[in-house]
Amino acid sequence: MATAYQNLSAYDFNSVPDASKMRFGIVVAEWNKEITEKLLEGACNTLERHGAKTENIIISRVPGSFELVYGAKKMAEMKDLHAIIILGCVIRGDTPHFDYVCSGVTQGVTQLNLMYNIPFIFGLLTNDTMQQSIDRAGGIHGNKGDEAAVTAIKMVHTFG
Ligand code: DLZ
Repeated sequence: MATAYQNLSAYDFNSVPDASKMRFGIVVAEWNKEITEKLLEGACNTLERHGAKTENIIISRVPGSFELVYGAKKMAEMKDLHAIIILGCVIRGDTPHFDYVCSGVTQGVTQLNLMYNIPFIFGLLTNDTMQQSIDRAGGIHGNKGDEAAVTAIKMVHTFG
């Protein structure tokens, strides 16, 4: 939804259910930390804006986006959570590495959604340039972390 027509942080506040009884996990990649910490800030602020308690938001950091799937899996096994959000930022370089990391995370998160009985939310930026990531981490196109948090709340409310 990171198009010219859609701001990632724009949503109808009243359409988002109360999250005061929900417990969330967030796994965040340290690679491109200046971006991912902004995604994390956006996600936490949005969850709390809808009532989630700080102590019910469990945060775990992993080195890079490729490790997000394993981190989310361990979190699902170790913690009693209603939803897990993965946050990362992959930026295209000169080699095919970008494609392998993006594909690995996408397929991994899809598998987690099929394996476990809680939703795993895809908060991964996959951009060609750093500027595109800045624009989607609290910049002109909003914050992917906000979008992921709203999605998590709605999924828990609907299927929880
Ligand atoms: C190695 C690598 C590269 C080149 N680029 C990124 C990136 O843009 N974003 C990201 O989150 N991680 C990157 N990584 C690290 C990999 O995700 C992973 O941590 C390493 O390959 C070790 O498994």
